[in-house]
Amino acid sequence: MNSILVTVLFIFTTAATLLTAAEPVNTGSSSRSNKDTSEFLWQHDYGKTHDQRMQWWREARFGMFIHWGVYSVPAGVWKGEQSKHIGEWLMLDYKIPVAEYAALTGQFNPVKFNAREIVKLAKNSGMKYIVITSKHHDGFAMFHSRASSYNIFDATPFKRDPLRELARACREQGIKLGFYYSQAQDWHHPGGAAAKGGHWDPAQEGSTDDYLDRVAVPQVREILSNYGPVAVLWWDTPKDMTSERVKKFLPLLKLQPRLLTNNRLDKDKLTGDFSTPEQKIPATGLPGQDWETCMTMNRTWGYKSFDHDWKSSGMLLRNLIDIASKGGNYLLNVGPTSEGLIPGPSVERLQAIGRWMKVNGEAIYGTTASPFRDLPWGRCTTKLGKIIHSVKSPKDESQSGRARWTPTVLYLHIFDWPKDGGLLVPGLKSETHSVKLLANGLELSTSPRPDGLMISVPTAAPDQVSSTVVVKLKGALEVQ
Ligand code: JFZ
Repeated sequence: MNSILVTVLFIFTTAATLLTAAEPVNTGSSSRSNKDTSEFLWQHDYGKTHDQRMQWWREARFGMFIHWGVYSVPAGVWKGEQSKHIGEWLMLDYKIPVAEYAALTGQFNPVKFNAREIVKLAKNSGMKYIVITSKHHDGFAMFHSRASSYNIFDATPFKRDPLRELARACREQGIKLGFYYSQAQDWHHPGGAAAKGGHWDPAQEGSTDDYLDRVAVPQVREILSNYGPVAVLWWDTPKDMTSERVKKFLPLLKLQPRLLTNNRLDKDKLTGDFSTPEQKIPATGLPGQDWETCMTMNRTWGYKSFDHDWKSSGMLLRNLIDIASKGGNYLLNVGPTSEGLIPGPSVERLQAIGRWMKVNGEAIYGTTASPFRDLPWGRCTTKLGKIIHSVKSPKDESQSGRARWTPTVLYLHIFDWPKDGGLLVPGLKSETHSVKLLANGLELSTSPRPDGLMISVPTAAPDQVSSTVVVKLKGALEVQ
């Protein structure tokens, strides 16, 4: 009986993984869509390569979001009033006339911007990719755009292209680079969309499709052509992004064959490789989807001089573990100042996470979701066993090329260390090959119980935020 159960469970878990990998974001049945919808077109042009393109991203798990722009100059304050909303929405929130807001560019000269330092900070925190705002809703381009002179190179005293400097630093340090682009909302260029009540300045009036054809499409072509390999295109707020308008952008994605895009290009969020929960972690993940939670470290994406409501590094680290244990990615935000510096509290938190990742990174990178519904003491990430077809090694003739399975490994992330030294893994029935503390390799003794596997742990937790126990299984994963 047991062996059948073992095999069934193993096949089930493997099948589940393969299934989840296969299904692109938009699980809408394509039967509903006719050949002319953006969903059908996206599937047709990019669905087939989805899995292969997503490989690095699924293994990466952790990235840096950078919201940076001219809004870092007022830093959330307008005419002495402190905005209660996210800083990058200041122009809309205070209905600042186009010309008045554009005048801020004269004060934007981030001479302390150092792309190499920012990339090093991300890399040392354990992040594998960076996504920076190339243009946000205020219409200001953070790159040298020929399609609009409303950009950091032409319109400010800075006269440099931060995207070019970041692209070089990322290549040098092996970090993948992605660009956020606000394709629909643009509060500067005539015809650009504006949420929440729409335009407030006649200078904003114009044809949306003219704006798309003259500004958005050319700029997306620029960021996908002029900065080397681009790993991710992060669209946002797809206001009025009909299929017709989506089709203006889809062909551009071919400029970067390995490009990943999120699900915010079309108004129905039915295109793209991954979905984007914002400021929240789905309670049970999003099974069958690739998903990435984006989150602020305080209460704003763009820099606000007076927002000191920082989440603790412990909370941010447990979020990363929680998200990985549910099969998702974490895109954690920084909002540089108008000088180009990452705020101190953000640096401290990324360094703290980096110290943990240096010891425990293997329990995050390349892992998949937990097989346990609920663990009272923490979370679990998994590396499912896989077949490795061993070639006949010269020294041991006996091998004869038989396939071998790598052991399934469970990484137990213990937030609440058991004071009595007993850690119960509820329902785990598999035999174990070894059980160790990841931090120092200490072997831990175990005793199978009717309600699961009891692991004896030292009284002191190796880490105050999360301690990792590595459970290598003998056979297949069996959880009752
Ligand atoms: C958008 C932007 O408006 C914001 O400035 C920031 O860039 C953020 C990452 O994305 O904000 C959103 C977008 C979508 C939702 C909420 C906030 N949503 O779908 O709930």
